[in-house]
Amino acid sequence: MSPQDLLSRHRDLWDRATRHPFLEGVRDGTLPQEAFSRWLVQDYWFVRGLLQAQAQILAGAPRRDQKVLASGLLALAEELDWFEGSAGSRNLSLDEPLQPAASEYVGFLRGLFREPYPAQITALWACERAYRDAWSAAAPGAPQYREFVERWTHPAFADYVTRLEASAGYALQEASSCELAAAEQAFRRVAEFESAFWEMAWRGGQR
Ligand code: HMH
Repeated sequence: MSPQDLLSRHRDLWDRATRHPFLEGVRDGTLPQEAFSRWLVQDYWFVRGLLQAQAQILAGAPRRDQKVLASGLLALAEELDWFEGSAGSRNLSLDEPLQPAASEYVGFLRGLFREPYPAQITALWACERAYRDAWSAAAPGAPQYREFVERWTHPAFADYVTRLEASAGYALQEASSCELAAAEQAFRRVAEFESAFWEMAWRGGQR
């Protein structure tokens, strides 16, 4: 089982994770400002959680994956600077409570260190690949949202996703059947969390 196999086996789930009216609204400019602001604040806290989870995963990662994971940590810390700047220029307070869709996703990521490594690296890859696919579908994006589309459609980000995919591919090749099952489950959960995140940003946090 390769990362590509996961994408083709779970095509419908992946479409729901990466296609959403939120993204169509980013593309054509009809997205309500309020939904975008909600996404921005929640995604800031999501990235803070992802950075912590990835740091824990790096601590136990095989030697061959140290550089890709460490470079990702630096990029995430820089992304947080950028989120802080974007929120500031939009007069948005980042001091908002986490919505369940975001806190449950972060809780899942922070629990990954207890999973076998193939599941950890598959989840990290799926998480970034989801953003690459989702924002690519919104390209080039309405002018007010273009900077965001560019971030996740940039070749440097695509390259990072490709490197994570190669790492996940190695780990899956070496995995036992039990580890493969854990990796597939982690992939599915990431896809489900991604679609719930768009839904939360689009409709509001209440469930
Ligand atoms: C919800 N998924 C979500 N936010 C992100 N910033 C990424 C993935 C990519 O880092």
